[in-house]
Amino acid sequence: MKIRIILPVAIISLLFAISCTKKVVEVRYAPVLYDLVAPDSIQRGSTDIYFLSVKAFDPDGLTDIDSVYFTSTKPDSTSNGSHYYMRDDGQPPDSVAGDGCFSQGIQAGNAQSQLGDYIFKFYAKDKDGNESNHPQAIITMY
Ligand SMILES: [Ca+2]
Repeated sequence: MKIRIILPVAIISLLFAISCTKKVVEVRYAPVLYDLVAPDSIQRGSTDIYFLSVKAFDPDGLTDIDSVYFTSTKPDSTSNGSHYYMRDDGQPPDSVAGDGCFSQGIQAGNAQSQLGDYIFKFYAKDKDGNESNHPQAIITMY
């Protein structure tokens, strides 16, 4: 008789233990980049500053976005691998802080820079390291 009671109690406690040890997995979603704005071409040796901007969205809120940056690849397909960070702090060239529109300025290289198409590829990462889509712009140096 005693065992009949103990067994269901044991099963219930076991189930309870299992449900209590279940890990709570917090799902966070990757950011999305859109509305990329970049010049079509830049003049080699020019001292003008050209502006790049991209909008970022994150389902977990803009505060979950850790960084937005781009890399560039030269016409000969080489890249220095540098990450050029974009800003959303209202400091030039960014016009409004915290609006999700990230900006950065670039300058044409010196007179020895390669002519041709440069590929600028954009990235965003959230605080969990989730990576966005990678829109890209082709900017021709002439
Ligand atoms: Ca902004």
